[in-house]
This record gives sequence, structure tokens and C-alpha cells, in this order.
Amino acid sequence: MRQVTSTFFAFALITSVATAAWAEDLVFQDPAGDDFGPGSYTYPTDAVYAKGSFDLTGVELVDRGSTVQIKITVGAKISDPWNSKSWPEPGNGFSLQMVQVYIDTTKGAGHTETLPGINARFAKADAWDKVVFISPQAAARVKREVKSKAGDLKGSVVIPRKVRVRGRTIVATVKKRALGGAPATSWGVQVIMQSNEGYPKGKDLLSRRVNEIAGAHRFGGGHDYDCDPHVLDVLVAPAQGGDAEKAAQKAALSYSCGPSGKATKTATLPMVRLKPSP
Ligand SMILES: [Ca+2]
Ligand SMILES: [Ca+2]
Repeated sequence: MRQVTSTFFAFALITSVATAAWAEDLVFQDPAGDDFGPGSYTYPTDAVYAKGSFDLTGVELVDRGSTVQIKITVGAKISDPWNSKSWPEPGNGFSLQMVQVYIDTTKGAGHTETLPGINARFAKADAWDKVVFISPQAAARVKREVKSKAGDLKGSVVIPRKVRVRGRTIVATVKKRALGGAPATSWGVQVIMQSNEGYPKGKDLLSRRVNEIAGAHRFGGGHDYDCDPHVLDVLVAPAQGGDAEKAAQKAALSYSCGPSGKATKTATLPMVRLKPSP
């Protein structure tokens, strides 16, 4: 019996060491100056949209035991010009940004469509299993919006337990269980930089539109129909922030619109993997 017990403990020890070695923090970088979507997008004209606010520069997924911290860093101090704490459902201390973190945890499973309002997709080999929705809006409001606009995906949408701001970084805390496990280098990750829209149009999920001409609260340089990706900045491989990643982003987000305003080519987002999956 003693031998069985000690064998069991030896096994448990090996297993926990192996798990600890496997659980790695994931760190991605993105170049500055590519907050232009497919290359042509411009910020809304209202002065609150400060330069660099939608320019993703870094993403980290950090293992904190029972939770995972997701840190999103941009090229400007995170501000709260619309005083989110005073909203009817008090917000998270910032106003402008909204970020969707798509994660491919399980090879061969998952969704290829993005959340409503984004107008982009993933290839089948890059299908995602979870998306973390990081917004200044109260969790209860996000939950309602997801239920009414993306009901078929709601089991795959993770709403953080806590979202806060530190300088140029938004820090979202999610339950590790909700992601299906600890961050692993075999995961594919893609991060969409968008803008929080408290009065979304149609089926848009709290996202801001990109039009042909920028408006006070509309991005410009895109298309007035839904054939253009409503995405300001994304990650591309190798996610080390090199200049070549700007060109790779333009290629990934390229799209075309038919005469009726329907996409003849939909922007296809790559999953970024730190280590190729086996
Ligand atoms: Ca960037
Ligand atoms: Ca980028």
C-alpha cells in the first residue's frame, strides 16, 4: 500500500511539473503605425479619438492560477472622455476601445465567422473556440447584447470578470476555466482592435462602423456597405512588431466589394501561433 501511495505521489508530482512547464505566458507584439485596418482607414474626426488610441502594440496572456490576465497595450494613454463610471450601468474606466480576443484552443473545431459588426472571417484551419470580449461597457450589458445579437455563439463568448486600465494598457481578467485551460503556445490567438459604440447600428455588437468618409464618430477609408472589415488593427505572424507585419496586415485584411455592396472577397484573419501546432 505504501508503495502504491508513493508511486501515486510521484506520478502526481511529475504531472504537476509537466503542467507548470506547459503553462506559458503568451506574449505578442505589433508594430506602431498600422492602426489603418487594410491600409486606408482613418480615425473619426471628433477630437476624443486621440492618435494611437487604436494602435495595438502588445498583447499578453498571463497565467494567474485560477484566472488568466489579458493585457492589451495601445499607442496612447487609455482615456475616459465619456466618463464611463457615470453611465446608467457604470463602465470600466475607459471609453474608446473595444477589443475581441479570438482563441483557437482545439484543432479542427470551432467557428469561422466573427462576431456581428466585424465583417471578417477565419479560415477553417484557424477556426476559433473562444472569444474574449473586452469593452468598457458593464458586463451585464455585454451579456444582453451577445444574447440578442449573437445567440448562436454565446456559449463561446467569454465576458471578463474584471476590466481595468493601467496607463496605455487594458487589463482583463477571465476565469481560466472559461477559456478551457491555461494559455499554451499551441494556441492560436488573434486580437481585433475596435472601438466601443454605446449606440450600435443594426446587429453590430457594440462596435463602431467604418464608412467611406470619416464622420465625427465613424471611421473612414472603407465602404458604406458591410463588405469592408470593421477592424482597425490586428496581429500577424510572427507578432514581433517588425515593419514587415504592416504589409502582412494589409494583405490579410484585403477585401473587395461587388456593385451591390456585397463582399466579393471577405477579409480573412490569420490565427497567430507562437509555436506551430503538431
Ligand atoms: Ca499596431
Ligand atoms: Ca497590426
